[in-house]
Amino acid sequence: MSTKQHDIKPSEITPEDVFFKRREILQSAVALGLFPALAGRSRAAVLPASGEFSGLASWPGSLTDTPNSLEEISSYNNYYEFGTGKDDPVRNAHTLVTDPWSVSVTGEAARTGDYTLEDILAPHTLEERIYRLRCVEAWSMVVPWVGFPLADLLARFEPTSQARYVQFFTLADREQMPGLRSPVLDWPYREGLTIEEAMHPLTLMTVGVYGKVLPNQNGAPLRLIVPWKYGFKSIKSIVRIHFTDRQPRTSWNMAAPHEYGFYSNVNPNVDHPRWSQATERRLGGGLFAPRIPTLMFNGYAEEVAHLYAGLDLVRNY
Ligand SMILES: Nc1nc2c(c(=O)[nH]1)N[C@H]1C(S)=C(S)[C@@H](COP(=O)(O)O)O[C@H]1N2
Ligand SMILES: [Mo]
Repeated sequence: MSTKQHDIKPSEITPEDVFFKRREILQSAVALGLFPALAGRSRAAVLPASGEFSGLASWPGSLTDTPNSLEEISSYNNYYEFGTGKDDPVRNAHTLVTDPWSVSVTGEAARTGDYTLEDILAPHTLEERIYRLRCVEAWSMVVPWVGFPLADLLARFEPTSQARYVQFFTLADREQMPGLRSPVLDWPYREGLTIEEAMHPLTLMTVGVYGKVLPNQNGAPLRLIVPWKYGFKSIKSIVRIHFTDRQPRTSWNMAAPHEYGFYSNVNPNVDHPRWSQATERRLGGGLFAPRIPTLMFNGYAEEVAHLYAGLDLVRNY
């Protein structure tokens, strides 16, 4: 198995320009000294005991829309491990134990193994990014997430040339998660991205919201935010990251393959089989809030459309 980055031939993975961007990301990660696992960092050094992050940088690319309130963001959720109702997670997710937390890294990477949350977070600089989250049920919200680019983390594991996709898994513990008693999804919840999507600088490894540590119902202590895809790609409470050469299975695709594809890019031009995807309602706008047009790739087309050049987005929904 090849482990050295210079063994990767561009033709094996991606169009050349994407490949070189990825090389740059990997090299800057090396230059910044992100590789050593920092043993012995206290949790307080990475997740403040007060629950508030201090000195967060603001990301210049943030949306300028007014964010939804923390109350809205943390009381209307999808987190089926705690029930299928939008108000179930806020009532039930207090049983989730987020400390200690570890993430196992498996598959096509040189540095696999188990990492504590402290190992995962310590070398990274957190920033606040205001992104839109668009759900497949045609509602959206604007959220000031706190996190760092997933690419910086993945680079530390040194993915091999076979790592064409990344799969993510949520914790599945019946003691902590009452929703697992229902077979509504095949547990553990899982999601996947192509390596190019995962390495894209907009893809955010997320640990907070509104300058605070994530509430459990929003996916504490570590979740993904993929701003140009439907909300369900943004997997919560991640315990495993798996590098693979095959397109991974995803929970919603397994549950309803005709409704949810692997890509799941926000696309107003392709209807969900049961409803239109052309418009959305902003959460908190009240019952009579006007529907607003949904933007291609959730408004991030300029940044991400090149990832799908030549792909038929009707077939690859
Ligand atoms: N583990 C897990 N992750 C999940 C889900 C889930 O049910 N379980 N729901 C997804 C869906 S459908 C959406 S819309 C978003 C909602 O994120 P939020 O509750 O922080 O707004 O989480 C996604 N991540
Ligand atoms: Mo969703």
